[in-house]
Amino acid sequence: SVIGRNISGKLIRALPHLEIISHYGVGYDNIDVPSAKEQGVIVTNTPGVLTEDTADIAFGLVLTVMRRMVEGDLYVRSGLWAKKGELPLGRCLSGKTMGIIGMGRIGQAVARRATAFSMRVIYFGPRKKTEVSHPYYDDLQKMAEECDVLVAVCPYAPATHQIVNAKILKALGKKGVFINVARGKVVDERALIDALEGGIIAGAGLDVFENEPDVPSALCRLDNVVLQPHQGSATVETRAAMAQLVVDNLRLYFEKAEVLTPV
Ligand code: 8YV
Repeated sequence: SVIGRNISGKLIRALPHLEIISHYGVGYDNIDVPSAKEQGVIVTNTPGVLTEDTADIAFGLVLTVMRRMVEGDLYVRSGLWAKKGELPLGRCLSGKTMGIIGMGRIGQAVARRATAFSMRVIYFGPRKKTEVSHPYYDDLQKMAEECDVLVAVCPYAPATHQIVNAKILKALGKKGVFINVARGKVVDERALIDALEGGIIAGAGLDVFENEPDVPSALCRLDNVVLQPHQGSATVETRAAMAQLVVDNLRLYFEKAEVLTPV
């Protein structure tokens, strides 16, 4: 067993007896899968079991940013409510348009929540999904122009590296909110900070960052952002289910040379 996040091709090649990498997580951008395949090493992940929790965190961020709930909490605790009166107004969710980048399992779970909150849902991804009835955009900039809330839920891969850049944030606009529960590197973090500082967008809710656990101090200084320490799957129930799936994949592999959730 290897402790650590980055499973490079070099590491895989240095382990000639390695047969299987049973990854604790759905995103496997930290694993050099092509090198694993080249070496005949099987890679598994933990899809499905963390879908609802990750969608909850995404939607929690939408609510806390738009309704200023973290600011509101601090306002009460610090005594500012009594000193300064009402907190500045938040923004209504119902009737707004949510644009989802990545309409996979988690994206669809976010869409269900948005629909329940009377939001309109549109999505962007590599292809239109036949099982999804929400309008599809093959152009991210066009989708960003259309939406009030832009949520990143896509896998991190070369095609999604900094897919949310200065241009996309400008298209989202000064009333727009950006939410990221995918990976830090799907957004150009510097451009995001500039957009938040310069009022190019209204706010952001971020569960993931480029260099976790280091978060740029510029982000921590902004009160129009809500920050979370990568909590997407972080519940007792879901972490247990993920761990069980990691073990089940290993057990099945060593008993029957099969796996449940190959990458
Ligand atoms: C982490 C996640 O992997 O599943 C993913 O892709 O981002 C998270 O669930 C988890 O924190 C375990 O490291």
